[in-house]
Order: sequence, then structure tokens, then C-alpha cells
Amino acid sequence: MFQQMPMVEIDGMKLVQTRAILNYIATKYDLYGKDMKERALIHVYSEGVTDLGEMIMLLPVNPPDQKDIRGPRKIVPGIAGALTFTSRSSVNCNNKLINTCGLGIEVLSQRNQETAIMAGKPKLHYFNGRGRMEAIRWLLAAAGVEFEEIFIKTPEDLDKLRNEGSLMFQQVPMVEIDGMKLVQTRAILNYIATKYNLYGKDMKERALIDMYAEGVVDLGEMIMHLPLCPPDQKDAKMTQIKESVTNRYLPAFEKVLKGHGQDYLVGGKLSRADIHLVELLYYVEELDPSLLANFPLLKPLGAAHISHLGICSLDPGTVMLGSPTLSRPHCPQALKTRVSNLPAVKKFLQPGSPRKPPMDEKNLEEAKKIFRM
Ligand SMILES: N[C@@H](CCC(=O)N[C@@H](CS)C(=O)NCC(=O)O)C(=O)O
Repeated sequence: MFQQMPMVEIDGMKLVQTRAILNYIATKYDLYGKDMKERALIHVYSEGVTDLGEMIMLLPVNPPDQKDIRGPRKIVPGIAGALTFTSRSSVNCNNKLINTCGLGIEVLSQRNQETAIMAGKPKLHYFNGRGRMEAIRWLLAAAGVEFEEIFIKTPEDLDKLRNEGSLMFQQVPMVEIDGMKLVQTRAILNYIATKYNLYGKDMKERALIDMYAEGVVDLGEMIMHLPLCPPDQKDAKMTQIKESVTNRYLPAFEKVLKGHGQDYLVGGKLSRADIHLVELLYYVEELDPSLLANFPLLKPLGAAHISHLGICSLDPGTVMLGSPTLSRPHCPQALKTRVSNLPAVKKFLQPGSPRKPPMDEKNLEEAKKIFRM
């Protein structure tokens, strides 16, 4: 689907995206816990393993000057965190490793009992910026769930969370929900999507949703890391992103919608895949609105195109002056419009909502300070 491997043919599907494949196999062969809370914990642990595993896998391809793991500050925050975790455990503090791992086990046994006490609004711990938390804000908002935000403002705030044992891998995002302190973005998103019925009706739909969500993450991470790119590499990075947007990711999603002709990506029903994709479309549009021009099922054509082509689909924000006729026999609405018009999402898109603006210099500096980069 995204012109990448691995691809696994299984049960009549051609699955891509490693995590989608693994989730499907784990579900099918009963290796994914007995309920959604166990599943969340299994997910937290396996994401921690993946973070470290990817660093090890990428070591042979890292440039020689980045091979020394004791120089983590040059690297993106997530990697730095996992390095801190490994070096602590392997260099001087085996107990720490046991304690850190023990935390997860403790979460598993004790937290269930705390569910009733702590039930209430989910609490989101992160800095006051988009980063990895924004997809979680979007998903909760689209599910119509109110949440509370506790902003990390200083390195000491982060240390406090770490020292009290709230961050299994010493990293945020962390979300307090249903008596658990969940870390690992994907584990958090999966839990919320399962809880609020945004994750398909069976394991096959879920596999597709995972596959699409992972495609969104791949492109989203490229965009998210752009502000961290050294100035002399920014143009090249931007070119690479635009190329991926127009030739790899958006055509794949447009093809899915065109292929089945339904309103949403999977099963004709709103799922987390639609919400993640629409969030991404807003970011792509911020980079360069023209990037969406050739994908009418994702984003409607603007007024100029409409009067030119006589096509009927409209962006909610488009002001039509001297508008052409809008009554065509079949008038497919773009996904961005459809999702943006859902009342809960509409509210989230209004000024004053918890949605965060694009990262600016000030924001970036604040994040660098907090994560001691
Ligand atoms: N795989 C993790 C990565 C989390 C991550 O990289 N978090 C960053 C902030 S966005 C962090 O806490 N960095 C501090 C550190 O790594 O020490 C996830 O998706 O949650």
C-alpha cells in the first residue's frame, strides 16, 4: 500500500506496516491479553521493546559519528529517553532496571482496583505543544471525551514524574485513564479507540485501521521532526516530505476511498484511522495547501477549481462568491470535510479548544529545555 515492505499475505489480506501485521497475528493467536486493559499493558511493553529494538536495528546504518550511545542529546527526544533507560540499566544500575520493569507489573495488578476511584476525565501529561500528544487530543475530542491537561513546563516537572515512577520509560506522553498511567503513544491511542468504539467491528477491520494509522504516523513523524532539522538540511527535508505526501501517502488513501466508495476508510463507519488522517491533512495543508489539490476524496477542491470544473464538493471554510451550481447527481464529500463537520470535531477545531497551534520557535525552545536537548 505505501510501496514498502514487509508485506504479509494472510487470511486473504495483503497486510503492510509491521505493527499492523504483528497486532493481527497476536490477536488471531490469542497473544494479546484477555481484555482492553491487558491489551493496553501488552502494548506499552511491546512499544518499549520496539523503541529499543529499533535503535539496535538502526545502529549498523547510523553514521559513524552518531554511533556512540553516550551522546544522546544530539538525537530526537524519544531516542534519548530509551538510551537513558538502557544505559542506566546496563551501566551502573541493574536494580533500576528491575524497578523500572517492576513498575509495569505493579501497574497491571494494582491499577485495576483503582479504576473506580480514579474514574473521571483522562489527565494528559505533556508540554503545551503538539508533539506526540496531539493525536491523543484529537482522538479524545473526536470521541466527545473531555480531558484535563497537566502541562510539563520545566525539566524539573518532568523529573518529578520520572522520580515518582509515573513514566515507565521516562518519557511522555503519559495519560492517566481508568486507573492506569499509560505511556507509549500507540498504546494510549489504541486504548482510547477501543474504549470509544473507533477501532472497527472485527480483527480484519482492525488490521486495516492499524495499517492506515501506521501510514499516517510515518508521514506525521516526518512532519513533526521538521522543526528539529538543522537549517542547512531543511530544504532537502521539505522536498522529501512533499514527495512522500504526493507520491506515496495521499495517493494510497485516495485509492482506498475511491476503491470502496464509502464515506469512511474502513467499514463505512468513522474509525480512528479517519481521525488520524484528517489531523494529518491539516498539517499537510499548513505546509503547503497545494499538496492536497489532486486528492478530491480527501480534501475538496477550492472555489477556483470548482468554478473551473463544475465540481461540487466544498471545504467548510471555503467562501463561495458567485458560486457555481452545487447540485450534481453524485457529489462525494471529501473526508476532511466530513470529519471536520462532526459536531465533536467541529468543536475541537474552534478557537479556544485544546487543539495546539503549529510549533513555533518559542515552543521549540521550551521543548528543548524541558527534554534537556
Ligand atoms: N515511543 C514513545 C516515544 C516517546 C517520546 O519520544 N517522548 C519524548 C517527548 S515527545 C520524551 O519524553 N523525551 C524525553 C526522553 O526521551 O528522555 C511514544 O510514542 O510515546
